[in-house]
Amino acid sequence: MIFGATDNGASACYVWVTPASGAVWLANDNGTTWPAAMTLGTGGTEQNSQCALNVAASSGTLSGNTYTLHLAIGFHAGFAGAKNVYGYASTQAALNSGWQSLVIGNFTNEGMALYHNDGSGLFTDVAGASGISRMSVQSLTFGSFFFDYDLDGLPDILAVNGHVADDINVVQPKVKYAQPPHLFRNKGESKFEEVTAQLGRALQQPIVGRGAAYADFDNDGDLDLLLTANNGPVRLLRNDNGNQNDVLRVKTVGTRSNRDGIGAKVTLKTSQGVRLFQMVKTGSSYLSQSELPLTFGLGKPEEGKTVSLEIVWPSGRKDSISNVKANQFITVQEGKGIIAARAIVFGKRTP
Ligand SMILES: [Ca+2]
Ligand SMILES: [Ca+2]
Ligand SMILES: [Ca+2]
Repeated sequence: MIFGATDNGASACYVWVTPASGAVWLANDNGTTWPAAMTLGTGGTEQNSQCALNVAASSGTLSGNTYTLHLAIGFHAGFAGAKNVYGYASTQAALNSGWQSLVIGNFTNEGMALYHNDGSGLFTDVAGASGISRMSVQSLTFGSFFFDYDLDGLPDILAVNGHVADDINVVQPKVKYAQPPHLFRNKGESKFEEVTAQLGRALQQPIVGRGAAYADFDNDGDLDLLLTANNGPVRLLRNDNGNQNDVLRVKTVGTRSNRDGIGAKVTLKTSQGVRLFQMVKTGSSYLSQSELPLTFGLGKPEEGKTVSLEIVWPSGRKDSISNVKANQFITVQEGKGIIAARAIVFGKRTP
């Protein structure tokens, strides 16, 4: 699958990913192909209604002691933009613009990247203005994704960090092999603040972090975390206070579309006219897979709150569902609407 192209000066250079293995290949104009890199993270993004698929990938090539990583952003099967970066992980989600943005983890002494999707075919670099770049400059990030940990309706960012050299401290005394994760809370208007220190000792512990995934494993409505580390135990972090806000969780079941509804675009509308957009997706973060159900944070608790949903399935079919009560886990089947619903019971705030 060709998903992007970059210009290496002399001739066009096409980049694609083999979907099953995630291998990255390159080809030049005369059809010569060669394996280029390992994929360190990919994420699909929906750019506009004409585009079937947009993908961003971080990939790397090793030459001597130099490890060069590349980012390609492709739109449909044509060229839109490409940029060399030094990056280790990528993922995608919405910054509530209705278009999906990109966050990418980078090496130490390089801040994370954050690209805002303008919806016009262009991405704007907002890493500096958002505060993300400055707050992550000492970290070497692998796993990273957007998720709304406090269910206020604004997607937050998790970054899991750890250096690749276990003796890095000898040559760079300020840089450690094991590094604490970052949790960046979205303050709105694409500004973020680091809240890791306020969220308990478990999250602050330095690890040689690699993979990261989210799921509501205890079914109380808020998203919990699974982190993996190099030569260390897996860590399952329960989110104890996230479910103080209203929430709607949505599982999709395709019929004409694929069974899991992967690629389904779900727009939620509140009675106040707030629109939240998410897409059912696979393949975010480094070597990780989060759960498929979508979690929509709905903000302050309110008696009798209802929302409406519009689902555009990969088959092209559109389903609209109105008067959906908050604080439920619903299963939505293509062409049929809600086929199962379970109330979510709020947890008590942990002191
Ligand atoms: Ca949030
Ligand atoms: Ca939970
Ligand atoms: Ca919880």
